Amino acid sequence: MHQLIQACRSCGARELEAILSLGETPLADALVEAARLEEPEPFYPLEIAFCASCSLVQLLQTVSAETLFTQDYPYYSSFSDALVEHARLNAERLIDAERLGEHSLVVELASNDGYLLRHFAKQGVPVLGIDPAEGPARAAQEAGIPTLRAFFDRDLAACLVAEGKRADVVLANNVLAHVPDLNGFVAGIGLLLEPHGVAVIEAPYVRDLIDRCEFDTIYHEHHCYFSVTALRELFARHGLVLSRVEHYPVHGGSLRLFVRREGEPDETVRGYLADEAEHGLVAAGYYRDFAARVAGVKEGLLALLAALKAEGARIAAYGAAAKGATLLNYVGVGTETIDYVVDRNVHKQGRYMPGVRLPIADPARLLSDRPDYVLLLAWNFADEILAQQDAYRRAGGRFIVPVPEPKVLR
Ligand code: JHZ
Repeated sequence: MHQLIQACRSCGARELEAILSLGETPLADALVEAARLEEPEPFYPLEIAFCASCSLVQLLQTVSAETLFTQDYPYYSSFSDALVEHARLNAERLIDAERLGEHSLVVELASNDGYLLRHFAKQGVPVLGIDPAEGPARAAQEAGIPTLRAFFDRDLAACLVAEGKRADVVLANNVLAHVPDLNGFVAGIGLLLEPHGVAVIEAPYVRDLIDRCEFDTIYHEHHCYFSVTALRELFARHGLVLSRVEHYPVHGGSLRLFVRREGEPDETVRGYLADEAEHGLVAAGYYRDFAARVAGVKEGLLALLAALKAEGARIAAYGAAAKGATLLNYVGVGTETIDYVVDRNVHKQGRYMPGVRLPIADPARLLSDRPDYVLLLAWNFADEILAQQDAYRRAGGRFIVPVPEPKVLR
């Protein structure tokens, strides 16, 4: 079911330096059905390490992709307005910059419920989504987005090319970290791209993870935590050029990478590489105090919650996010402290957070039930959620943000 890696997931070097262990946690998106509450669930070691050879931060254990992503995968991208807007702007800019039209093809890897491709389809650009998760893939198909239910890899890319399908644009948002066979995936992108094509890839940035102590974004789905240094080497190994890098605040800080079969890196790539070297991301020392800082957040959060409980406060949580599962299970906060979690995703409501088994309810419950505090597990959508929960806040409800350090919002 899970395997300890023997070598770097990217460059194959054998020396990996452990950075942080979060103990054993359940799979972050394996929400528990009410009927299965009596059954035990599997826990897996959650530990990251640094490769001194190519700078890649990565999980030391691999849980199989079939276990992680197929049946019952509850993540649907469309439940965040901010994310859908981010997707729309990305699509419109690409349609313009790459002069996409009815003769083009845009292929998205991990296309989820079609939240991104639909913006291309709306403008008459042919699209193909690829996603192994049954529910989200079905939702995309129902919305008119052609979607292949499969894991993308080198073999699938070769099949598509053999059928005459080559992509002008390959999109891959929040999936590069998810693939156990990183090199096969990137080689597949190289195969699928037209010679003039561009792959536009988004992935959370390891520098934001470390600097802002976003340890809860570590879970079994995320095999890798990328720096530009590690990415440049990964793409180069497959004859691909990392030609441009942009940074966006989504998911706690993400890189948008433009990868091409030809050309040269622009000044943004050179800037990131120089900056990462200067700030030490290319050496293990940068990561060495991370474990102590993470332990500090745990201690601080436990102390804060205990003080609030001692005052008799009732506490709920917002966001049945994967990162919420890591946070609750690592910190060790469950039903003794938190009454329930709310989430707008209807596929999550009625189920339970893995491990800690907190029930998931509709966000409307906050206003009707009026808990004193809400632990914001989906802190990456703080602006959107706080605005949406204005009535609850005006009625006296307070939000607690757990990272980079636990804080009650005034
Ligand atoms: P969210 C996701 O992780 C998914 P998760 C994935 N694992 C990944 O790689 C990373 O992003 C990068 C809900 N919500 O997206 C929706 C509301 O209820 O931060 C989600 O369930 N109301 C592929 O799962 C959750 O919160 C709202 O207004 O850690 C947010 O989960 C909004 C905005 C969201 O990430």
